[in-house]
Amino acid sequence: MCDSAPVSTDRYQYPYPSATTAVEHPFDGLDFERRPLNEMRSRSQEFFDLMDRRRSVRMLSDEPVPIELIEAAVRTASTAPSGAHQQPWQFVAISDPAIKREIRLAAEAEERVNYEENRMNESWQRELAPLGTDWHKEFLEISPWIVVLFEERYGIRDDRSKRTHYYVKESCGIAAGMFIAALHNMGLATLTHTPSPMAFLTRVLERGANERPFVLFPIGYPVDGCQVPRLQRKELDQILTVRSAPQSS
Ligand code: IYR
Repeated sequence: MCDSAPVSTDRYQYPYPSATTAVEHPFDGLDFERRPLNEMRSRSQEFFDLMDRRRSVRMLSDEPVPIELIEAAVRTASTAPSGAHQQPWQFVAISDPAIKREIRLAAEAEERVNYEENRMNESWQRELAPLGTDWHKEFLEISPWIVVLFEERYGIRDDRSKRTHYYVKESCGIAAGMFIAALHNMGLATLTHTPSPMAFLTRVLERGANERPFVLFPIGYPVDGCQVPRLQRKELDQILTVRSAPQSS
């Protein structure tokens, strides 16, 4: 609710929506909760502390995960903002062992070329060394779920004509981030995995020509004794530039 917020539209010469838009398209009052500053501080800290503990996990156990949790994460991902609100994404959730095996074998075949036949050049492989990755992708078979996020390069209308989609990669990138956050928040682990090239996923998962694999997520619980590389996140001053008005003395 906006009731208690000290807001004003006075400064807007062109309030949104415009009168013409408002007669042609439905709008609703924003559902927004104004919070006291102290509460905003504590929530921001709590959310950071939660997200700062997220790690990419490459040793997932075979412990089952109920589909309802995967559904909840996909629902959350699909709240992401998207170009023209087209939601240009499709999620495919796989627990069928035969399909997981097919994906593992196809991914490993590609990754073997990347690592063993130097499709990834030396400097790329040097950058990856601290992560300790190689072409083996056992987690694709062992984890209870694989979710593949496909980008919808274009939509298909009821009359079969193509509908152009805008900012597809940006939209899917944001949805992927929110999916990862949702999984982490509910206590599941995942890995942002992009077996490269990924075209085999279109074939294996029998997807249409308007879809392209964007990213793949093995999902589950970490194995007992799971290890992750010791990584350091950049400090705020390395990633944030603030441009406030100069202070007068
Ligand atoms: N796709 C490969 C290689 C790889 C590339 C990057 I950039 C990473 O951050 C991690 C791995 C693989 O999955 O092993």
